[in-house]
Amino acid sequence: MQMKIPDPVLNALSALPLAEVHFFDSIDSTNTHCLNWASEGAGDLSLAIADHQSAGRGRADRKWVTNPGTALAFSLILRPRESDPSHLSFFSPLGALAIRAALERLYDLAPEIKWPNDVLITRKKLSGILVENVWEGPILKAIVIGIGINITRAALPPEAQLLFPATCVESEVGRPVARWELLAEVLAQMMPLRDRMGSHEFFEEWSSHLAFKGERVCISGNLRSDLTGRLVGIDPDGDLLIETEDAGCEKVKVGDVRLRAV
Ligand code: BT5
Repeated sequence: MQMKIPDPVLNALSALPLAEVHFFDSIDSTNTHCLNWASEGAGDLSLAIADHQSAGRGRADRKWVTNPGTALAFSLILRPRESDPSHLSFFSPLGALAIRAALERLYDLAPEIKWPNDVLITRKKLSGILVENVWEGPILKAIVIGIGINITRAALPPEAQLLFPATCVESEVGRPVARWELLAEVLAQMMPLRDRMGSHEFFEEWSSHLAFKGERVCISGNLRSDLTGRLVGIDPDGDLLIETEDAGCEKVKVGDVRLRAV
């Protein structure tokens, strides 16, 4: 249910140029809410936050668990700029780089970005990003960046439900953290990064924090068969480059792909 924005949230967000904020004690999914809200005319930088999601979504209909009082779950609506339709694959890294920078600045952590959409610390998933778009025919009307960040241990789903090991900010920092301060920092980091999206600098920052670089990985998903090889990096389109023993360097496009170390 939507409720009055709690004071600590309002205070944390007060310096940000947000259009409007919706706060829910519980909702199915902040991304679903923002897709509808964007279709109804929400402005650039409208934000939905939930304390609990009953049907949080990952990619390809996977579930994202958000237990009450344990995590950050929020979605930001961006209205497209001219170059955005050709940059759609950069919105996930935009979110990931903002989370990475915020965790480094506030807690001195060293997160890595697992292509295409996860933030890892010590090789465990701390945060996931789901980017969805609103189209009117061929015209891109809005981009929704949905972010989930585990704050306390109680945020973590049971291990049996995990495709990849998970962690939370408090386990990595070793003390309680103020989650609304982290929310505000992630959003603050995202604003200037958005202006640099697609630039050489943006690409370098993404590339230099890419997890598993130089290591052997296996990619599975929307390919005919699994692809195993050395992760070389990303190309200027954001595609992943994998060097295989027999076929040389292969490109993997963003889609429903899963990456794991071998
Ligand atoms: C993601 O998908 O990682 C994207 C998650 C995006 C969540 C945010 S929360 C706010 C907004 N509203 C939404 O409804 N969604 C966005 P994917 O790469 O497909 O990973 C999903 C997988 O992560 C699941 O199948 C689980 O294995 C695992 N998982 C689920 N909940 C998790 C959690 N809290 N922490 C770590 N792993 C989790």
